Amino acid sequence: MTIFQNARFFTTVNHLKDLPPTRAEIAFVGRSNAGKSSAINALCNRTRLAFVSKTPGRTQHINFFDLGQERYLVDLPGYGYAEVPEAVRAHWVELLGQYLQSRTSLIGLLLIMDSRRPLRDLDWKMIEFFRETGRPVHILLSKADKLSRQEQQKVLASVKKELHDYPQISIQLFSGSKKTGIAEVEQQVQGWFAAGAGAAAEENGGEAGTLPG
Ligand SMILES: Nc1nc2c(ncn2[C@@H]2O[C@H](COP(=O)(O)OP(=O)(O)OP(=O)(O)O)[C@@H](O)[C@H]2O)c(=O)[nH]1
Ligand SMILES: [Mg+2]
Repeated sequence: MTIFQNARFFTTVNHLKDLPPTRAEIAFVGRSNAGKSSAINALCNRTRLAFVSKTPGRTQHINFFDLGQERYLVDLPGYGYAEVPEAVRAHWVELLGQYLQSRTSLIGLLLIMDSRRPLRDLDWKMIEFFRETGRPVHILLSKADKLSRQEQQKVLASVKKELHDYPQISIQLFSGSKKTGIAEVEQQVQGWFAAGAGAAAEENGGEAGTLPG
């Protein structure tokens, strides 16, 4: 029995004032279409818990999934999707930025990047932005099924090398479609929940940066 086994949809939030009471939660972020919602479904062993779409921009609000034991998974809107009206994009960026910076119950971030195009400008912005919170980030190099085994190892090594100076970041390969890398994510997330990682992170004293959008 895994910690994701009994996940249920809990609530959708479009304004910070509607966020549920703080418990312990981990959030999925990344470029639009990177595979965040697919990763949630794969981890929870469900097909339509989180909405997946070929069209970028499918997840537009903050969606909470209840794992039981006062723990939540949070599916966040993707960044980097050019086709949204400016006013909508600005709203997402605001919502996302405030959530990431102020949510005390957020104990760790799962950053999803398409393994064929990792570490793009907005991913770096996210990494730098979130770094100020002092909380850990675990990167999933998603859609690994699209790469050969050799390419997978190459991209993993190169991303590790690029993030060498970020000790709070760990990295793995993942495929929601082939369900590979699930045990590794579980182990990571379980560790965060068990340790209450980041909960002890000191109040964010840094200057707020600008978020990707
Ligand atoms: N081959 C392959 N395709 C995947 C995988 N994960 C996601 N996809 C596809 O990528 C597309 C986007 O997946 P989503 O999970 O909706 O992506 P998202 O990051 O939630 O996107 P937004 O909600 O727009 O931010 C869909 O067509 C998925 O079927 C994977 O592991 N392998
Ligand atoms: Mg989504």
